[in-house]
Amino acid sequence: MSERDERTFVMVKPDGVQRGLIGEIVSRFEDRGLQLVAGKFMQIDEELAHEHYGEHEGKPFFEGLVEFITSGPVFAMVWEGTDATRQVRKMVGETDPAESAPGTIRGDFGLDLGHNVIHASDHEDPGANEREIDLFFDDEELVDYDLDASTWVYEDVDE
Ligand code: D4T
Repeated sequence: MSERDERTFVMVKPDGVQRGLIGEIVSRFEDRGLQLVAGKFMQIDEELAHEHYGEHEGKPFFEGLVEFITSGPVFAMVWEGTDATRQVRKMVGETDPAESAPGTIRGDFGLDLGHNVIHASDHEDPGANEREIDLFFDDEELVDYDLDASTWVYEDVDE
């Protein structure tokens, strides 16, 4: 990983999986020039759901959120690139798809706050990306490699 790079956690939620959007979503990040570091198709259990959404515990939508995120498989990923966390959040859109601009993932594929298709680490919460990567992936699941396309995505590549 080069000095300038950052890793961020992204997850296609059960609604995105059931609607067949995994490929479309992965393509968007590939097309942007980001590098896939890890990917895992998995079922989230209650314990992991509570850990992942711990900050929302006690809020009125918390139980529904846990029920939804455990209702079917998700596709968890780690993506790497310059300013990756902030750039991915811009591509994801607002929390509420109804407020998300067309061209963003939620703005193109969602209409309902409770089914917002995708999760991505919050760039305004320092350390959220590393915390979430640690929660979902073991170190050996993160693959280190050089992506040839990076020499064309970036003006200067310092591997
Ligand atoms: P996630 O974490 O799922 O990527 O979404 P955001 O980072 O964009 O937004 P969040 O943590 O504030 O919300 C987590 C999750 O809860 C759902 N939600 C949220 C809901 O069902 N009702 C609500 O009122 C809020 C605020 C949607 C996303």
